[in-house]
Amino acid sequence: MTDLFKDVPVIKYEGPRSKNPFSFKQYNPDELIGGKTMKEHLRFAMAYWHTMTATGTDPFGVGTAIRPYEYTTNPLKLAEIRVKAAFEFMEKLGIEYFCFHDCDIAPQGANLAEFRKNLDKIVPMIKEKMKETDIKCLWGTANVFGHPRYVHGASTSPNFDALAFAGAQVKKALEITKELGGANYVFWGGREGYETLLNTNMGLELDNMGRFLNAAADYAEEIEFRPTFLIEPKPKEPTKHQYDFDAATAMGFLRKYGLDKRNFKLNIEANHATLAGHTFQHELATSRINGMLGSIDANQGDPNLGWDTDQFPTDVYNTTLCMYEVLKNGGLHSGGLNFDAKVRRGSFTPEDLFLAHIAGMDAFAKGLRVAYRLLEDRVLEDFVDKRYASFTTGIGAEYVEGKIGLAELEAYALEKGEVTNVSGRQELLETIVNDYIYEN
Ligand code: XUL
Ligand code: CO
Repeated sequence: MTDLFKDVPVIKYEGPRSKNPFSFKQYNPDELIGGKTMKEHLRFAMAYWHTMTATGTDPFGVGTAIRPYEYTTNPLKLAEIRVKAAFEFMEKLGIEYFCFHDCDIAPQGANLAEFRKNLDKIVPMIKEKMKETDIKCLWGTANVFGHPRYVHGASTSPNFDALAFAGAQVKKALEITKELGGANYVFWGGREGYETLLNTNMGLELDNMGRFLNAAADYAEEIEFRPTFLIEPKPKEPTKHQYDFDAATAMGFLRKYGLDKRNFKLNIEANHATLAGHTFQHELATSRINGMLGSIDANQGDPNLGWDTDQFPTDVYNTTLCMYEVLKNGGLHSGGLNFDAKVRRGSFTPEDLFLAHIAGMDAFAKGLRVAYRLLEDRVLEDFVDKRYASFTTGIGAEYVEGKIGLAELEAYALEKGEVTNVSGRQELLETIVNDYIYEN
């Protein structure tokens, strides 16, 4: 292992009483929970863009991040150093997966041809490190939103040339992700949306996006790359109306263009859910009940700020309800928990990168423990089953079987007289969830 983060040791589990900030208090990777180790349940991934390339800029100021190992301004050399730093970082934390955009790992150069050459230099280095460390690629993607050519979108641009460049980038990113053994390939609809209908042909844009994603699936088949494709819904930012608004909207789109039959699922991000006016759990549950929960971008927003703050997930209530959905989904399968999260601008030292990941990993480990016990004891499950018991016998059961129409409902209601409801007990259930959090 290199020693670029020389002040940080390998992070170990020391248990809840440890006062050592460079230790896990909850995340005990090899501990068995329901026959699976914690690391198998959680499948943590490092986001290359936030952790390796972000500098801490914001609209009001320049970068603040101090990364003493970045001693050169030569972009290709910098990319090489970042590969070493990334793998040392993941090894020290015991993170077994990473996610990347094409432009996170290699400089874009002056044009697309240079970008490819740079990628071809860096990808073998990453591959070598993967072999050395057994760290795997959770997913790859192409950044087709940052460059000025994508100002009006990529696959939904009104300018065919921009669409063609996006196609070239996605083709190469699919090849690289295959080369690195990526289990999934992500499409976050960067600038796929619009600002005003005064200048937008929404029908054509959506059809073009459907054609584009089908072309990507065609090409993956051609090169015998069979990842799970993941659409990452987000309602706004950067455009006012993002086409993949939320899970329900994205699923409607996938079905319309036949992509649901081509192994497309959803990558649910916590902060995107809250921007859409939903809870994180709502988006996870919506995906799960439709068989579409593929992977998770693990972060959190700030309820006082209405934008995508991408904070590290530390809210145990939300990590618990997230892991509750994941367990009910039978796990994440080829997906994982990717920390699409950045340290605050004021947390600018290399140590902060570790402390932030420790915070997120511990919060999810705790969430897993609590969710597992909630499910094992069937506290919520039994309550919910009882609440819907009227659909398991008699006319209710016949209704579920599709045997009852309005005439039968009318005859039943006329005979019944009036409806007797029972309490939903929301406050009691919230107390029970809290009790499980306190107890663990
Ligand atoms: C942006 C976002 C992206 C995607 C990958 O809000 O979440 O980083 O996860 O393009
Ligand atoms: Co994301």
